[in-house]
Amino acid sequence: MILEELKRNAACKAVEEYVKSGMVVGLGTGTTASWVIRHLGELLARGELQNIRGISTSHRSTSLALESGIPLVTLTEARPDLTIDGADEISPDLDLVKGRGGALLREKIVAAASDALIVVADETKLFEQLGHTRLPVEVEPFGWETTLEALSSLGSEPELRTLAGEPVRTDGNHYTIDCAFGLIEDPAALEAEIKRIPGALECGLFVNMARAAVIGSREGTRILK
Ligand code: ABF
Repeated sequence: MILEELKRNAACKAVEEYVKSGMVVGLGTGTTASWVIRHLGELLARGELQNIRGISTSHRSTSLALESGIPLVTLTEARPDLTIDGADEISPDLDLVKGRGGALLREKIVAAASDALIVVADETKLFEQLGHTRLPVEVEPFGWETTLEALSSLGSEPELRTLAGEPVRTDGNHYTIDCAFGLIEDPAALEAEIKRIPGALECGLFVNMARAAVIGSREGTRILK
């Protein structure tokens, strides 16, 4: 089974298990979250779900939601009953590393405003301990060099995210610094330390936020709580 099928299975299962007619749904970003958006659109078109409104976490997800026929609202108008989003790493406690997709600040704002966050992923995202991939930190472009130095002094090897030699901008016009910390012993403590750095707007550690993870695996799709 190819990875994309596992992601799709997880996304479809999460929608069918958790989304009910009338809900406001936070729409994540990334390839797995894209399957969530497509499947929501399909169920709406078939009349199996009604009166769903989405709150998007990125321009990419906004375009896909509109193409899929999902009406969108903003956080000014409503709060999500739940958010379904992908992740880069998931620990046994359901702590997460997110942000490789470049939308972590908006993802965290929408997830924090939701009654529940449901994670969708294929089985390659499960780890005994977080820290296998670089931890993304969304930063203010002004003075980013000093923010990078501060991240380095926390014990990481930080790297500004670039494309063709230029800093990559998030939808909010910020930069991202990807930090190699190695394995993370205490995600909550590290998150707090990073957030004390002026210029660090948000980090990709989502601690104690996910209510469940729907995991697509070769043996079938399962729900971790
Ligand atoms: C978003 O997309 C991010 O927080 C995470 O970095 C990424 C996961 O993407 P994919 O589902 O494409 O692996 O959810």
